[in-house]
Amino acid sequence: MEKTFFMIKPDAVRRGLIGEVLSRIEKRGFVIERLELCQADENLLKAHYAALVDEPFFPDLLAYMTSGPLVIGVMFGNDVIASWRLMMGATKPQEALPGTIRGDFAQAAGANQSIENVVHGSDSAASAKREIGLWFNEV
Ligand code: DAT
Ligand code: MG
Repeated sequence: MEKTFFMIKPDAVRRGLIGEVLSRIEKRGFVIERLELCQADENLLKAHYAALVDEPFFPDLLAYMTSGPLVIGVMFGNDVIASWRLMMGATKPQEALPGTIRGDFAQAAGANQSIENVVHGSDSAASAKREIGLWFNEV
């Protein structure tokens, strides 16, 4: 069955939203296979966000993602990659629909800041495989 990699980002952990996010995953019927609270380091984030390292907001993204503990996990289910992206909502919280996690729990970032948008999910099967390997040292 299809698998995806997800994160509950530091803003969400700080705000006590771990249970809320996990609850939505469980109620949707996806099965959590790996789950861990960790502190991300800079090298891992540079590998994870390799496509974004040259973006002007990357230093702010690094600061955000290392600002506290985050939850990493792997879940599986039918069409979980695309379904979880829909549950997350649009990258920019101001564009995320109500009912999505970002649309319900995040706001637009201020100027010069990374977008703080609560959750991550792999965007393709190739990304899922790469990200699971990166964060959980497995293939
Ligand atoms: P997503 O997390 O929806 O897959 P992405 O992969 O394009 O979005 O970007 C990864 C993260 O980087 C995103 O969740 C928040 C941050 N980010 C993306 N675009 C940004 C921008 N224009 N300004 C600030 N932060 C941004
Ligand atoms: Mg992405």
